[in-house]
Amino acid sequence: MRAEGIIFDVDGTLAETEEVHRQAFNETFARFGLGWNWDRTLYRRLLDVTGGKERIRAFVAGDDPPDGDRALDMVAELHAAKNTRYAELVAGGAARLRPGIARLIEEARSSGVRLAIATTTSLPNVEALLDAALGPGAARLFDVIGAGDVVPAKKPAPDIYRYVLDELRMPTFACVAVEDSRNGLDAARAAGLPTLVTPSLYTRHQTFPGAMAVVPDLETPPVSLATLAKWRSADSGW
Ligand code: XBP
Ligand code: MG
Repeated sequence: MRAEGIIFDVDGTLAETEEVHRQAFNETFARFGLGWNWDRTLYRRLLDVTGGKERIRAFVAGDDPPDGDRALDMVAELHAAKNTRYAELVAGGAARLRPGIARLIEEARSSGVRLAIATTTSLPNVEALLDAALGPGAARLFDVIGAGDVVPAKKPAPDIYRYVLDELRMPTFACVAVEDSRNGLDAARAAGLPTLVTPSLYTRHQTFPGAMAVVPDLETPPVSLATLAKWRSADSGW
């Protein structure tokens, strides 16, 4: 059966954005006089916690870095500054769409399949990426964008997917999710969605039990609406 709606994650799925977030975090830490540097190894571990504010709090709680209490007092300010810098970097071309994303979006649009986004990242980050990668105002291509703090519990909780399904007014069985991470997969599955996983730079080491399919990207092999329909009907979980 053809999917009538495709719900995309953003970070790692639409584009390899996490290195841009990491750069923006580190530049912001320096600007605020924190002697912190999140290298790739550390960031891979920190990504287990979704959400930028939540990630800063988890770092302070788990790693006890210098100036932790000062950082906690200004976490909202730090996060806003990080996102401003992230948007500047993305506007400058720091993140391109992953292979096959633009093609699948185009096929869905021309076939009347509805598009939505379910992400942990903040709405301005989503808009900055869509504007830069798909053209100004590209957020309009998506019927629903569920982002950031619109739900209190972030992935792996299913809340953001439930929110998007409610807003779409579509039944779960009519939709598929596209994700890059275990947290995202668990969130989508807990909401009842068949889920395609395209692992990204920071999630390649993870396992994806219960995924409808796992492929390196949407061009390997080329993923079309027909491919999604074939995987959905072969997916024993649904
Ligand atoms: C992505 C995230 C986000 C970004 C930063 O997870 O966890 O937190 O790293 O975004 P997913 P903010 O792809 O599963 O949605 O700093 O705006 O929170
Ligand atoms: Mg992701």
